Amino acid sequence: MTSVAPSPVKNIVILMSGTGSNMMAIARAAQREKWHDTLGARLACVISNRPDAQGLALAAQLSIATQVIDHQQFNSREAFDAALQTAVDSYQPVLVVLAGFMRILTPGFVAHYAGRLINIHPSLLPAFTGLHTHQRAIDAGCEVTGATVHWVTTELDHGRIVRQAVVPILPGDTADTLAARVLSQEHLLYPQAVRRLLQQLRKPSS
Ligand code: NHR
Ligand code: GAR
Repeated sequence: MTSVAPSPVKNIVILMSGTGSNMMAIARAAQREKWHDTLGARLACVISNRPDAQGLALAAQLSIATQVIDHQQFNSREAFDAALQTAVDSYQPVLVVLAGFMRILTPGFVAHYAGRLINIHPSLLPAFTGLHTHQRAIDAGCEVTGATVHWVTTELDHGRIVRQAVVPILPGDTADTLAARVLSQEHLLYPQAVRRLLQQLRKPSS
């Protein structure tokens, strides 16, 4: 009798810095939709660059492994990214997901994870790259804004778009009310985008 080795589980690693609500949306979708059984995938680890990130405790409550790589303990971006890369590589992930991760990554790190690294950005890219996107969308008089899941490249917020959600800007909106409306759509968008990418990975390459 010959036996075929089961294909190894596809690891996902999430990098975040704070609240972790997008991380939790993905973690809950993975559990609810049984990604382990349906996609052969699991959320292997959540890594934060901030020791006090609220998301760390939330991930632990779901029995997800967590790690802290505190950027303040390193003298340079290169040294921080090298430590981060060692931690991420220990899981051999098929997908590395930035979810509210607030440190710009070095070209070396981005190149190492080319084709495996995605981000969610709170605007309709290519509009409003960088920070303070909601205030800038309001100030520009936009009628709609939204969120974009995109591949990460060395140019900040410029990689190919994976998926977008459109959100209206309403009269009287402040940056905070708009951010909340966009964030609630991010929580639908990001798990969908991750699921779709995992489904594509499943297809045999030949
Ligand atoms: N790294 C690369 N190379 N490319 C991208 O597209 C990246 C990235 C790292 C993070 C998320 C991004 C966003 O969606 C992201 C995309 C942080 C900053 C920033 O200026 C900008 C964009 C994004 C994330 N960070 C400051 C820095 O000096 C620190 C700010 C803070 O700590 O609060 O790294 O918006
Ligand atoms: C989200 O709105 C995400 O798009 C944004 O920060 C929030 C994180 O929320 N990301 C950036 O602005 C990256 N610079 P979360 O921690 O609750 O997921």
